[in-house]
Amino acid sequence: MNKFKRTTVTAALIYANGPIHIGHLAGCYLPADIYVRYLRSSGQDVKFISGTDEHGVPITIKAKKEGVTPQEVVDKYYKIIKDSFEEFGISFDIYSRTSNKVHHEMSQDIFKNLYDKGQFIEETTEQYFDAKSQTFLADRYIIGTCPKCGNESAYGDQCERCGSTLSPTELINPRSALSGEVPVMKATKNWYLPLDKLQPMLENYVESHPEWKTNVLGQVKSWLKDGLRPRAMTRDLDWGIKVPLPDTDGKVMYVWFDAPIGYISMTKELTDQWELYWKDPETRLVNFIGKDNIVFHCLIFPAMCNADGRFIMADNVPANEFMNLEGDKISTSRNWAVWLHEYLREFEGKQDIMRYVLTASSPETKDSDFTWNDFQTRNNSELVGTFANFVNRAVVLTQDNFESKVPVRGELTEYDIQTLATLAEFPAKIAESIENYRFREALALMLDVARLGNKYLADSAPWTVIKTDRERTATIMNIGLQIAANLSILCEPFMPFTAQKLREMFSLEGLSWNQSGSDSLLAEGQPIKNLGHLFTKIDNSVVEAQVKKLEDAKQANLLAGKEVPVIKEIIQYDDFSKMDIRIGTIVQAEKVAKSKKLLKLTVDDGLQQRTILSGIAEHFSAEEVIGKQVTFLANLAPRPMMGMTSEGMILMAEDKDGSLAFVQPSKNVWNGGVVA
Ligand code: B3M
Ligand code: ZN
Repeated sequence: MNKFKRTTVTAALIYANGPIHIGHLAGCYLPADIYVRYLRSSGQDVKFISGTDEHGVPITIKAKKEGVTPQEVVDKYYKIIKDSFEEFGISFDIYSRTSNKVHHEMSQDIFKNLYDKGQFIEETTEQYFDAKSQTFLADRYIIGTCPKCGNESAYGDQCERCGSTLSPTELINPRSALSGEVPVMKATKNWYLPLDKLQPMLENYVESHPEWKTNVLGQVKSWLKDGLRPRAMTRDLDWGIKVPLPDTDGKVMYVWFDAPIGYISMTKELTDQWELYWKDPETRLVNFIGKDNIVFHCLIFPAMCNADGRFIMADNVPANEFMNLEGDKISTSRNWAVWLHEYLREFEGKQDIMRYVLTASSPETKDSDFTWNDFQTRNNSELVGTFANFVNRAVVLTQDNFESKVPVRGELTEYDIQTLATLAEFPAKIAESIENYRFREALALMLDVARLGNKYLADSAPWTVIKTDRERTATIMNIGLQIAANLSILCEPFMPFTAQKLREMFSLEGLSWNQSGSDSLLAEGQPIKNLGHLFTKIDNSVVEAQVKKLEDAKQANLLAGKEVPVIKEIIQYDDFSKMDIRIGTIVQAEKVAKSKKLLKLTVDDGLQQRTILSGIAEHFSAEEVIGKQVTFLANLAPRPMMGMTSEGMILMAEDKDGSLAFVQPSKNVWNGGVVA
């Protein structure tokens, strides 16, 4: 860290096409925030940059879906996203947007510079064109049959049924999502960044960073091994930043060209000194991202910066893997997510619990899982049982015995000295973990400080000693309080709201990381405020409600996604006329012993009473079906079942949610009435 004078920290520019969930937070914003808060606290020069990515097909697709303009989409979600981050205490120095003028100008400036330096290759290729809408079609806008699984609504880039990655020309019967028309091939010119030529430079770059996380290096090296190919940096779309060249028919930049430039343009918006943060080799650039953005940050953006020649390349790209939710992949379209704006409403003032839990189970090296059960356990045992409990004991004992003033420290015992020495080691250990992007480990160490305090109080038992030795008790409480005061510094990167409360309790403002570990943060006689428990228990009912909410969403989704089954093979009238379908009345019903599914029904068919065994016991009780008129197949060959014989079959209709309904005539008809 020392070879650098300052640090530029960026967190991915998320698409402004929807609200954000805990997966986003755990993926890159929380680790970035912890890192930045730690750097600031230790007095380092750092700028924390992020904002929304407002271009590209993800935005136009959302606009089409909501029936609004792309501008309306990004205006709406920019605000929602920005507010959620702010309320969660993500401490950006600027949270801006790629639709800003500064950003358009800077992207065009970089594009033009690359063009003038001859860094692009121009190539004309045939692309799908929608003649009716008069536009070239982005891959996502071409729909057709998947060559792998036969799904008739696969996209030009991917089949969502079988998960295959596709290219538009592979689709069978392609059609335009805009007009439904069959697209035609039409020639178009685009500007490509020759990544193949830049490969040797990129290989050197990657090799000079053996310290990168293994999940990051793994992906990057596999791309390099496959060999990089030129990549088009322009698109035939009408939403995006215009390509600053004459005669381009309104082409725009590829969204992955302009988006990372957003980091630079937003820094420029933030400060006149922006060039220091992007051009000085003594600046350390760290890009926090999720694993789906690795190649863009580790290969394409560095290639752009290098080809342009003016900007530094990242020193590290600490990408996280994904966080799942209750064992299932988080999904916006399936509403399988914990949305931040909802959490903030339902768990008011409890941001630090979520920050803590997400960090403790952060997907640092592999995918991880968030469960509400874990959320409750960690809160109740770690935050309440360990952290809050320790601070509360220290404060309450001081309040009760020393008039809420830091007691005078007398002579120290061996054990006191040893405890304070252990305390003094923590800041450097936590710092080392954070500097190496091991945030889970750093958090666990921070909690160990509270454990140290708890153990110290338990071992020293001031509540007993006070009865005989007030002076010794004063010393114990002084040390306990010093440990608690240290937490106000050490927990700040992880739990900034709690840190603020601790600072208020101990009237400590403006302490820096470098002061932590000290045994005398608090002066003797200094007043202490009891602001109540820092954390409180979360009841079962609270987490059960959250799990139910997810299950409801899953159910609703299942229904929404349920499709009417396809019609069976065609039959002839003769096939149909062989079936003798009739109306009868259920006159008796009972459950079949040892069968979950079967009801034994006695049906009056006008001629006789016949027995029909029907698999409806999970849907209806015997009592409720007695007296119902039913439609049944009268000439089905008798079938032996459970030691009885079933003489026919009751017709039932299945509803979308799997529930069953009797098929009945619209008025009561005589038993034996024929259905034809
Ligand atoms: N907007 C992808 C995403 O939202 C993309 C990131 C850009 S970072 C420069 O996940
Ligand atoms: Zn498929």
